[in-house]
Amino acid sequence: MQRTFDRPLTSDKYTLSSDPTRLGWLTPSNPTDPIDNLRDQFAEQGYLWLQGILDRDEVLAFRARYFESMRETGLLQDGSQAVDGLYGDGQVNQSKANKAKAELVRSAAYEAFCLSDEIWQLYEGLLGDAVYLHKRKLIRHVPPQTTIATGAHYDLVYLRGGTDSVCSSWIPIGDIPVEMGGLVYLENSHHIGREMEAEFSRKSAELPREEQISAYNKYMDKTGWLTKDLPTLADRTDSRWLMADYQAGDMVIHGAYTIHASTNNVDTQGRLRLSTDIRYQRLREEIDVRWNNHWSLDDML
Ligand SMILES: O=C(O)CCC(=O)C(=O)O
Repeated sequence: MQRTFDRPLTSDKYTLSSDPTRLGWLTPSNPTDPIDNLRDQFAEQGYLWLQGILDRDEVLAFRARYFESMRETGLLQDGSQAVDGLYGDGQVNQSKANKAKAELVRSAAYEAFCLSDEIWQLYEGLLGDAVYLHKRKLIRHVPPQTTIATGAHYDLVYLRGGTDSVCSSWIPIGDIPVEMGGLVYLENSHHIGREMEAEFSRKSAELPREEQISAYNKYMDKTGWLTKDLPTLADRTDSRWLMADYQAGDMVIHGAYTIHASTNNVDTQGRLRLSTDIRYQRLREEIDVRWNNHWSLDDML
């Protein structure tokens, strides 16, 4: 893929190498492909980037709803259209923003969005069984020109109290070209994550159960992340970080061991990155009960 960047890709304070042995592109999938093919591709890659699985207009309508609900907090540029998600002057009333977000994650509109037919039916096909959507769902906005980034991790760390077949859906709510800091995936890392987790569980076997399943036990970083230093992790594992120009309507599914992170939003047009991440699993498998409540700022998960 031919694509040029004005500046190197960064995550937090780290600069990713542009060497083709360290940086590459996600492989796209067509959601209308036969489900057996998608299942094989998911098992092989540890992720599926399902382009255009959702209705773009519905995704954009939800983007408008989210930012409209944030308007009073000062998040948006005065007089701008909510759907554009243009960041204001940075004078955000954080307690109002937290309240608006806590309300939004409880809203029927958000629930319906996460339960779109296209999503749950895809999961039923992929997992070959009735599926369950975890109640705890996250929605995140990231202002432009900041170093706010998600460190490298795999999701099972936060969901150790249930099945390791749990899957995450990361859904861009609006276009998220590489410059806006979408998710990057460490190539073939579902094998690496599995080995890391085996090592963590060997070490933590002596801990009480509650601590064993905690993402923040004494063997883990205080964030549950493996590292913020993406370039060194790629060197250490001799792997590439895979990026993508995501569009509204796309959804990425990743497995519980697949290592991912985000890059910085350096959008020159001043747009906020908005995305949600939600988890599905087979209904009959063990559910991590700690995820049985709506997200809240202090849920410590
Ligand atoms: O959106 C992000 O920055 C993080 C999302 C994530 O870690 C996930 O979807 O599992």
